[in-house]
Amino acid sequence: MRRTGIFVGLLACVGLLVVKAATIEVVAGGNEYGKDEVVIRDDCDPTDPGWAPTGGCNRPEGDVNLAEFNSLRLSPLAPSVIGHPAWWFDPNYLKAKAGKRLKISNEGGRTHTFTEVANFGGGRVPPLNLSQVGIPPLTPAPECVAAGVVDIPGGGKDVVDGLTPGNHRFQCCIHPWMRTLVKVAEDKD
Ligand SMILES: [Cu+2]
Repeated sequence: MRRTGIFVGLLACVGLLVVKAATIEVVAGGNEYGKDEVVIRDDCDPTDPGWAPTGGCNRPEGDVNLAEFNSLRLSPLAPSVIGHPAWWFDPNYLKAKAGKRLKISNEGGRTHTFTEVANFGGGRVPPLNLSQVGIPPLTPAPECVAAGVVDIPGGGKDVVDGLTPGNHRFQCCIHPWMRTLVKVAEDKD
């Protein structure tokens, strides 16, 4: 009986471990299909007048002033633009089925774009294309300096339709470190 008890106890432990591993796998996977929204994020501080000359900040709960934003734009260790990590596309990798509508929602307070580009590159604001002093700035992505780029103001929304199978690169044409890769598969359902 005692051995049986130990065995049962061991089985229970193994079972718990399996359940735990499965749970972790689901959480850590995060690349499943089904999400159809990209949230544009920033955390600008609306009480900082520094944002006013370039459109202001429409995010009541924001906490990042312009000085902090600028202090995190550059890194002496990296020869490419880093940017403030609170300015990002959520998620920055997304799997979608062809033909599905992708909803874009700007939950930040600043104006952003969600622009498809053939290759990631710089944006249309030269100072934001700089990585560090002495290194040439990013070359703007041609799509970002062409006519027709859609600005999405803080709190604004947009949609992307007609995605075809393959990899689609989207970036912000103002803050070029904000990027999402949308991997589109055939919809066989
Ligand atoms: Cu942006």
